[in-house]
Amino acid sequence: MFKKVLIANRGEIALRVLRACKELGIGTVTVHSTADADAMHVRLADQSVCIGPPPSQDSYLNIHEILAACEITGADAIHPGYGFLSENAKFADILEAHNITFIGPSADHIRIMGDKIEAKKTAIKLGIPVVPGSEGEITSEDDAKRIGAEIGYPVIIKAASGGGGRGMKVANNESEITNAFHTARSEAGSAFGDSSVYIEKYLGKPRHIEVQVFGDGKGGGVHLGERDCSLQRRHQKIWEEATSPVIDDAARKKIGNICAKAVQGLGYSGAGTVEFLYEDGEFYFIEMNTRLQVEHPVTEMITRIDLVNEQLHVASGAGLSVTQDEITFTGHAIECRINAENPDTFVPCPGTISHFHVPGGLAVRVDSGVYQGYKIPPYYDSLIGKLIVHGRDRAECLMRLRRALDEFVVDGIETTLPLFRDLVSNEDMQTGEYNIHWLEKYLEEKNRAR
Ligand code: MV4
Repeated sequence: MFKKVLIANRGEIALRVLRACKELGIGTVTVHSTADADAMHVRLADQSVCIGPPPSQDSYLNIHEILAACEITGADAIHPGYGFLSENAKFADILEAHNITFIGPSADHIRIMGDKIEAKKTAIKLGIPVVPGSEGEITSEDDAKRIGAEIGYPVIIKAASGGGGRGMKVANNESEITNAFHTARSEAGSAFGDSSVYIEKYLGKPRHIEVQVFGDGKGGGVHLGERDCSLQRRHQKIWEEATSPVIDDAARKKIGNICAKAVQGLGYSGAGTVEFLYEDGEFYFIEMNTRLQVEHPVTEMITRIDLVNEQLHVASGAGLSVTQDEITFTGHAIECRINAENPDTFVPCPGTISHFHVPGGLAVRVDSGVYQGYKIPPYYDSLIGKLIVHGRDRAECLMRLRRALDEFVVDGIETTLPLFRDLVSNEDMQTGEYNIHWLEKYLEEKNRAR
């Protein structure tokens, strides 16, 4: 196992990784910007190194400074958390050249999945069901029209370097292709420096369901079930749950085994997430994320497996600590992302937290990097904590979540807590009948009523 791990991140995820390291007796180093000198990830680590000024480009994304911090502290591995350098293939390459272990998959796997066209081709080869569409890049309007006629309208044109909702254009019929194709290409070119696009059938009312996978890097691999992340606003997840309200044991086993086989076929190492759109009982692959995700705790709650501990095991060469047979799913878990934002407009609201009281009790978990008196800096994303609740079934989980939300106090700034207090009592949320467009419609109606 590693002697010392450097955590190249901040906030709740830096604490999450710190905790897993401490339990394994691994020394911890964090890095921080000048804006984060008072942050919890600095206080709780064995050592912390200031790596630059507030802008992420100059600190949390500054590879040279992070390498220097590794060098002076003698860390033998780096955990990137999520965001920042977590899916940067070049960073993984550089670490390898410096004999520092990147706690994540190989640079090649990161690179493949970062290119959505390559990712989809790879998924097809591995037997994962995909959205019907072009086999690769489309380079002309005629390509798009030919495939549109084949698969039927509406269609969606996506940037190969996109993902997370950027660089996508829908065409409802052939006459809309010209505009969609050229807009998608030029937006992709200016946003990503890569104008390659591909086309697929547009699904109108899907759910976003993702499968957690883990590879040992030696041809072994498992799945840890699915998460339903359909509740989103502008491609930001708000509420995630495991298991999905619409997936039964048989469907879980089927899609899970397809994903586990794929991970084995790839020789994939570490944590990954295979993302699907799910509509009318069918799964359609869209992307694979090659990192630990924000919403990983809901999977931990229903499997009782520490995913960061597994990442450390795999990266150190010790392999996975569990076999597929040992992974079972118990009860239901929901995560609410508490953001420092106005709950109606989602405008970020940095500032000082004057009062902070977190809920507790049976099956209630709060992952947060803030504390009472902490001043949230304006430079980074607005996630200040995650409330994760488990129950024996979804109904019990919702009861407990309502109670936990009532206990949660964050004063001095605006947060998304009031939104969750509304959502937990909403009928569609209680029945689980929502898709990727539900939240935007709900917010529109709520704002119209005000
Ligand atoms: C789609 C789609 C409908 N049909 N692809 C948005 C983010 C990117 N990861 C993929 N996205 C979508 N791809 C086809 N063929 C609808 C979306 C989409 C979406 C997907 C997941 C979660 C929220 C979303 C919100 C709007 C659109």
